Amino acid sequence: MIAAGEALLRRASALVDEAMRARLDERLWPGAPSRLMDAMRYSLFAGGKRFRPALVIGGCEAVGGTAEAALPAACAVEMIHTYSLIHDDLPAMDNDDLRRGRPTLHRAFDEATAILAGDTLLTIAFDALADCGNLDMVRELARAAGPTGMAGGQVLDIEAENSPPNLNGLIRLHRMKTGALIRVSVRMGALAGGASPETLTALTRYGEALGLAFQITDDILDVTGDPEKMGKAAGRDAARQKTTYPSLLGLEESRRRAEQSARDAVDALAGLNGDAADALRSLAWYVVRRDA
Ligand code: GRG
Repeated sequence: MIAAGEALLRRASALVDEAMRARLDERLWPGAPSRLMDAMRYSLFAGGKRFRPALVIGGCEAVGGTAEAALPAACAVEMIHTYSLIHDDLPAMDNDDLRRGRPTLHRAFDEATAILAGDTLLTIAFDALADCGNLDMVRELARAAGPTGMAGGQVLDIEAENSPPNLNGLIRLHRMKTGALIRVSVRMGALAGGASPETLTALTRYGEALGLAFQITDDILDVTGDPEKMGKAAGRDAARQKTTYPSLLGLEESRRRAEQSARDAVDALAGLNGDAADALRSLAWYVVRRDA
């Protein structure tokens, strides 16, 4: 059931890796300090799953567009995702030593370089997105990464350490912190592929349900996952006494909700036919069945 989703992830990885390597070629950035470029490459090419680029490319193909048309947006969203992980790992935030199976960027380089590499990835993400020539996509990505999206959600997450949220608060926090970037990935793909308003709405519902499935599964993996496979420590949420889906609902109910969200994502695509839509449906099951 998840084979087509995994195939999409592999194809998106190959495409986006090649495109991001080209975008970080130092000949394009004359005078840029090599240490900064090396730091960005260290985190970008550390073995991420390329889940968000797969959604951009899959979303575009599902509405009849090409992977090529989606590629600048796929690079942009992966750069923003990587910046968020670099900053999230910093001593001022989660203070983590391990990410994607390797020392975090501030451990491998230093804290100032990690902050600046994150800032620069955020900046050049919009340089990449400019190649789509679509201002709606620029605005959507800025909003998904900004105060009403990922950055705002991160603030709510930090505040939650002192005043633990109830379930509705947790859902709101995650909708912003991780859901917004997943949702906008699918939407940007659809926009790059010239989706009709109805199809855009269907894909948006898919992205929203998928974001929830992804986050619940992430919380479950923090309890049950194998650190070797995940490339990061497990049990970090419990050690920090963070409110999570398992801490509020228990593991069984969390698993049930993750599966239900994957089903909601699949159902949202009922009007879409073809291999590309099948790959998106398969990706929804991959999200809840993954072990890393
Ligand atoms: C610093 C502005 C700012 C935001 C940080 C998204 C985020 C906000 C922090 C990440 C912390 C975290 C582990 C969130 C859980 C969900 C998540 C984003 C997991 C990592 O994404 P994957 O599994 O990672 O797609 P890979 O390594 O495969 O790319």
